[in-house]
Amino acid sequence: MKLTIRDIRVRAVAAPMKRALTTSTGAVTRAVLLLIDLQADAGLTGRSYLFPIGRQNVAPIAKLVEAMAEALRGDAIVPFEIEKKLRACYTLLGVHNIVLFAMSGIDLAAWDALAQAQDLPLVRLLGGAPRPVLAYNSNGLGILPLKPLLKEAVALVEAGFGAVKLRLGRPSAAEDLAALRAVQKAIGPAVTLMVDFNQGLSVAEAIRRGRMIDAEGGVLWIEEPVRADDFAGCARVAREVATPIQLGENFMGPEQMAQALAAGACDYVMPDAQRIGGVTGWMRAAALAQAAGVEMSSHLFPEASAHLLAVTPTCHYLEYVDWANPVLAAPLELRNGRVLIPARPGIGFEWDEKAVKRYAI
Ligand code: SMN
Ligand code: MG
Repeated sequence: MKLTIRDIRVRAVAAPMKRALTTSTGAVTRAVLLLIDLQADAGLTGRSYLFPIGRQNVAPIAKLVEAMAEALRGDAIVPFEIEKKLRACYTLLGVHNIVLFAMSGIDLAAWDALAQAQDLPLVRLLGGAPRPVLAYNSNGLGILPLKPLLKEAVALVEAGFGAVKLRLGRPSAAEDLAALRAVQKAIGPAVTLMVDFNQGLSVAEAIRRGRMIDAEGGVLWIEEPVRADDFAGCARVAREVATPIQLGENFMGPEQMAQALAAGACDYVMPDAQRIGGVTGWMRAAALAQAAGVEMSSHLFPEASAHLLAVTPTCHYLEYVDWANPVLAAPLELRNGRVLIPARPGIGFEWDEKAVKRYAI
């Protein structure tokens, strides 16, 4: 069946979050999402959402999606060709940051439409099969005082997860150490712990705090210790610190992930569907990770990432957040700390239109 793009519509919502997320470099207190509906033939709609991180970024990203929609109206839904066309349109401006976000959102919605047209879950269209995907609970555990932090840690594990992620990067190393020790004690040795500095440290301070974490032991990875695009600096950290270094949520396309791997900047990778180039970019990134022998996790977008990780040869952990749940008709189901890929066609989500109205911005 030849499917074409009739139109691409965007709407923004700001939904409440059960747990706000404070990182060392910024806070997320509302789930601001840009919902994308790619209207194809025969009443079929491909869906995706983007995460603009703050209301102030909604309008420019929405405008980019709309400008791209203008260029794509009437085109066939062939993600490879859509990407080629959009790259050609934006080469001189730069296929980076929000240009790439808009392209990724369109790519995800296009793949969703294709899978629906075949009546297959996305994972099947990609050559895999639905299976439970190992996840960590990433809702919360921000830069909080110890008391509420420990309460959150216990609640996140009680939700059935075997892994959680603690944000670090407090003003002093001693405060980070106190938070790390307290959380490790609260969750116990059977629960896996990751830590995330959200780019907050200098290279020298990252080496110091990294060695401190090595000495404590029991941390699966140290995420984004320094500025995300400082691959040389991060490589110095990775050489000096034994705990594996995790990078990826800020890889702008698989090309940048290739540069990070070539620089030895990290031991693990965790691309973000909105920054890596949607499904198309993810599949290229998965091949890079396999070639490098590096474990690959996901950042945000758990609904699409579950399908993608199930066809990632070096699949590691899915980052589970429930932030889109308020506007989804059927949120992801979980079992024993794993995300279940829905048997529905496509990515498997529909909007709860009443909720979309309620949270519209
Ligand atoms: C994070 C950063 C920005 C927005 C949401 C979450 C965090 C993570 O770095 O890895 O979860
Ligand atoms: Mg992170």
